[in-house]
Amino acid sequence: MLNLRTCAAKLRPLTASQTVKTISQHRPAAPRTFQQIRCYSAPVAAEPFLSGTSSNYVEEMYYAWLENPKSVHKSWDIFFRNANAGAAPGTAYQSPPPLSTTLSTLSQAQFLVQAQPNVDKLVEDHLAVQSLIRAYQVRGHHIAKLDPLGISCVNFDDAPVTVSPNVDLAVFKERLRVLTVGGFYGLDESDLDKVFHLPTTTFIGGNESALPLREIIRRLEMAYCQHIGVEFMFINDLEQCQWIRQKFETPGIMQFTNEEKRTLLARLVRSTRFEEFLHRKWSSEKRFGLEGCEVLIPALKTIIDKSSEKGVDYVIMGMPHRGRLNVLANVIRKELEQIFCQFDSKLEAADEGSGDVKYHLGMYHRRINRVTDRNITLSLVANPSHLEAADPVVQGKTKAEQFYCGDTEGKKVMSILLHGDAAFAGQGIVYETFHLSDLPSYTTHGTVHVVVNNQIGFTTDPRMARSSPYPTDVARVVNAPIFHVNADDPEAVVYVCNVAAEWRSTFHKDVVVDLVCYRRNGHNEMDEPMFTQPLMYKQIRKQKPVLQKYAELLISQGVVNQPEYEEEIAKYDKICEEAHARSKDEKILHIKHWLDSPWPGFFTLDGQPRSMTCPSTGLNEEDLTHIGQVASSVPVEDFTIHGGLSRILKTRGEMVKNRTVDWALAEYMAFGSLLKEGIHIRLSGQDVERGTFSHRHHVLHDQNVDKRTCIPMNHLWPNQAPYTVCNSSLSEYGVLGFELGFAMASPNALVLWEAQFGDFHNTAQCIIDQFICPGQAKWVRQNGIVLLLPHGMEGMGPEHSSARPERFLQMCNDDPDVFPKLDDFDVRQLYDCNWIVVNCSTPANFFHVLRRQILLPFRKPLIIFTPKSLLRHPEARSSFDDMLPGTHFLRVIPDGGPAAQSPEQVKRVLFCTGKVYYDLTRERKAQQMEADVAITRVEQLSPFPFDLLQREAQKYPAAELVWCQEEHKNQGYYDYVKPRLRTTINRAKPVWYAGREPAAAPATGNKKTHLTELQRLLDTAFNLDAFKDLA
Ligand SMILES: Cc1ncc(C[n+]2csc(CCOP(=O)(O)OP(=O)(O)O)c2C)c(N)n1
Ligand SMILES: [Mg+2]
Repeated sequence: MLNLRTCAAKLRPLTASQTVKTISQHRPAAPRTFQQIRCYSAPVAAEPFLSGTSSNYVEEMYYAWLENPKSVHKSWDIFFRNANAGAAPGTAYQSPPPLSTTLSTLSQAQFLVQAQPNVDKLVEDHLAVQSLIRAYQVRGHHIAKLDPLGISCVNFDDAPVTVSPNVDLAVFKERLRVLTVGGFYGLDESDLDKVFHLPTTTFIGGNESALPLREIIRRLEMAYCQHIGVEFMFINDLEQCQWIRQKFETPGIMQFTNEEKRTLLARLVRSTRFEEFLHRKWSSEKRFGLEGCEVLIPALKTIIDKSSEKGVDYVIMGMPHRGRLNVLANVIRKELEQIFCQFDSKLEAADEGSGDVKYHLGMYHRRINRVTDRNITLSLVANPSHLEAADPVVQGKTKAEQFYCGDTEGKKVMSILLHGDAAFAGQGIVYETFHLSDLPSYTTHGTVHVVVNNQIGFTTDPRMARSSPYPTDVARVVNAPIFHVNADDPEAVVYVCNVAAEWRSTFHKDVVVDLVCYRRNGHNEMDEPMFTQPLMYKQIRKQKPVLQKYAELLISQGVVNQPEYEEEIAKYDKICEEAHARSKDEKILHIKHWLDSPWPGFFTLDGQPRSMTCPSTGLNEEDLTHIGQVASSVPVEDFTIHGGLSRILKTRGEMVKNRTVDWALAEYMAFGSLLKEGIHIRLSGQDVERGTFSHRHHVLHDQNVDKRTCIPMNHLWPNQAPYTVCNSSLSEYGVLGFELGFAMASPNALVLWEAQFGDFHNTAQCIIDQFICPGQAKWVRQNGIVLLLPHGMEGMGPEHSSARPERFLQMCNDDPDVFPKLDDFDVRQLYDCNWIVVNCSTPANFFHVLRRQILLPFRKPLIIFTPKSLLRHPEARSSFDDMLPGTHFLRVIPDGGPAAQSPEQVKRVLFCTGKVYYDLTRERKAQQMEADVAITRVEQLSPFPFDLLQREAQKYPAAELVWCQEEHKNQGYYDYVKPRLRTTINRAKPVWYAGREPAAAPATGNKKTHLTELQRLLDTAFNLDAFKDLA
């Protein structure tokens, strides 16, 4: 099926410039720098016999000579001496003395080399062998036997090559022709028994430094062209390349003991029989079985065993639908009855919410790893159907778990991500996640990626699903090695998984295992694959299951016998049957048994909040002053800040003296006070350290010393919690997913993601729609993430104007038509909602809502539309008085002026939210209508403050009710607010609208039009006749 489109191009030797470049990247700079440049690049590079590939070899010789001049042939010794002495190009080479001692260690075919009178030919042949070795290392994976079906891998030659010491020359010649395209680099059959020095960049020699060509080829075939295809030569780090070469080239390295083989067989039995059991019991249920890739279970177990051996004690996993139940049962070891009872649709759900299908639920389990006898915790993150969306979430949770246990190098906590081939290649979030992998505030110090590459995505072939030869090419962007492996060879699979886990624990970088397999059934068990892949499925029908193949192999090797094998099967079948019987006793389905992140201590034992109250979110004067002073100072010695920043800090200091705060200071006070209480705070997003609008300045930069920074927030209190503020990569989907995952790990952290401008959250929509909004309903899992979304129309054009409040409000679960029957709106209403949406008009309220987020006895996502122009608006200031003990977040801010003093005189109440309030008060004053029009601010939009707004509406019996917003009518809050306001007043009056007309774009691109529109809406808001004709 997928033949390599450009096989010839891929197998072509590198050009001279590529070779030289690659080598110079690989080489350590010191201590060879000087000589390498002077002698190698300059005069030697101009030698007539040097070509691109030969220069590679010459460099090997050169390094060997530098270390020990006697280790190279005399001719090279003379050549390098002359070159080092400055000989002109073409003159450094001299005919050598007769060959004698340098090759004396060679054994068998030594005479052949010695008999070679022509040194040019000798050098050329060595160069050819060097190139050949490199060709195998670079492109051997193209001719490896990766596809169990034998139809679709990057394979040119379907007949398997028999690799034996008496290799068939004709077969080799054919292989080599393929591998090197241009032939055999000048070598021919007569060279096969000649002995060649091996360069230091290969390990095929084992203890030998030279081998006959025939043996060189045989060993390269064994290392690179069997059931493992290693893609790694793009990695620009010599040590890492050498490490991989050593792992795959060392002769006999892939040995398994009988015990290991038996364990592998037992794991395959479990994996295979689990699917068969489900199929027997529930043949018409979708389960997205693993058939065709049963080896995934031993693969994952191997990665976990090896990582546990290396010190890891917590593994966080993310995976799609395929084989998920099997992973839960046989890797995470979820009780089988808990899995089986999920197939019983009559079970009553014990938890509120929608629940989710069984192949999306998460899991958390702590147990002893049998192989290493160490404790290990395994967590599988719940995920939506959206493929790969869980990737950044897993990474964020992993980072958080590492952070909270002080694992700064990823030695204790790690992540494993599973992928489907089509999704891995197609979904952009994979790329975004890879690009977080090495960033200081986002790295999890290496993830092991496992691709279930069944060579199909639903009904689509790879040739229609991707433009790259492998589904894994995206991993190359971060220099992750990629191990392709034929999934019908369980030992090869286990071997690469061991290497992958070792790689991760050695280099703490990502690595990919590509399990090339097939899908025995349709996309799900109900699907007919022959409609679309007839030939592939004819082949699949003929394919022996891997368990059967491996069992036959081990029986033929005498590792197990038939009765033992059958007994292993019977044993596991019995386990399943017994669990099935027990599952019938389950009467209630507890989704909370499927939590991926329990928060012990935060809830009561039965998962309830410890109280239903929220203390005052106010703060004492002393703390406010202290935080304010630190926020306006540079708390370290000898640190030069920018002059502009000095002015900003000075202004802050003056505000503190005057007991007032602006937006930035209010945020500072909220964060600083929570840090004192031991709450970790993490603020992440694009340019958040300074703040897009240059108002925050949480990281100070020394103007004289590169990379010297200071975070005053971390200098507040002696035993404070740490504050993390980090500029993210330019990603929304990936970074928001990451922060959501971070917030999953602990309820005692305030995790905030700030969008550069609110509208950019739309590229993270999947995280909002699939996780943040319905997460608790689907997975009984709470999350207190905060989204800061700059929002507001400032005449800056359609982009950057709207954080799309209408979308968030549309997804709120409160009923517009029902006035909630609650005693306590303040807390209970929050408990019932799916998320909280606010638009604060004062810094103090912003301060309170941030603190409330943590002081609440439960966690809910919080969406805050944050201002831009209000950051510097002289009226958008709050007094310390509004933040002292006893004060709290105001869901509604009633009018406090003349209108409120004589409410029965008021003719109109304008309800609004956010910054338009300041436009309205200015206009009201200008029109001298302060006694006629009351302005009520709705600070918490959702859950809707029915109780407070009812009070407001009743206070002004004679007034018209108007919703006023600066956003267009089909946007903003109107559609959400109107029916709820109507419910509040029992539909006794109309609710009128003053605002912009409906529009497709969020704002005009023309500043003048913007101002005209604004004036028009203000005119409507204060024209008491505006709605007369409509009444
Ligand atoms: C983002 C997203 N787009 C589309 C789908 C619908 N869908 C579900 S499975 C699937 C095919 C996945 O193929 P692959 O990643 O190769 O996994 P496999 O099912 O073969 O294991 C598709 C298109 C989805 N779940 N998520
Ligand atoms: Mg697939």
